[in-house]
Amino acid sequence: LLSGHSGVGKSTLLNQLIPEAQQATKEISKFSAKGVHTTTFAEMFELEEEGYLIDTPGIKEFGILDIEDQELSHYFVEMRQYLGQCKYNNCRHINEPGCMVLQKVEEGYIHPYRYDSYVNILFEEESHK
Ligand SMILES: Nc1nc2c(ncn2[C@@H]2O[C@H](COP(=O)(O)OP(=O)(O)OP(=O)(O)O)[C@@H](O)[C@H]2O)c(=O)[nH]1
Ligand SMILES: [Mg+2]
Ligand SMILES: [Zn+2]
Repeated sequence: LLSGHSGVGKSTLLNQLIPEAQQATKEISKFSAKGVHTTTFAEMFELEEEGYLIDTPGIKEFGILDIEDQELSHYFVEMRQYLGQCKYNNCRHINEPGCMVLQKVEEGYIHPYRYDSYVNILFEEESHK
């Protein structure tokens, strides 16, 4: 089963192995430098010798996981210990007053790269809704 981000070349690889498959492939977007979601459904093809290959639609970052906004921070182990300590119990740790996560980023207990990843994933998730 071929799985991975859109545009990495899953269908191209499959076409090399099974030319009859003739799966559509498309160049990645010049604008976003990401794939454009060419394959839209999973499809299985038979290999000449033995076995099968399944081409699947590319995942868009965390697109295959269904993570609620409130859940996301729990996947960042270094944030966990501060999660109950924000002023608001539904804090998203973006710009809320009294946010303990933001405070710990400022104090250097949470790495800014990790915090950036958190923010990116949060907004990436939201753009799907
Ligand atoms: N340079 C280079 N380009 C590749 C390679 N494999 C695929 N490509 C190109 O990358 C682009 C995307 O390939 P696809 O096969 O459509 O990608 P995909 O993973 O099937 O994408 P989705 O169907 O959107 O999930 C096409 O323009 C391909 O020609 C490779 O090994 N090297
Ligand atoms: Mg494809
Ligand atoms: Zn917070």
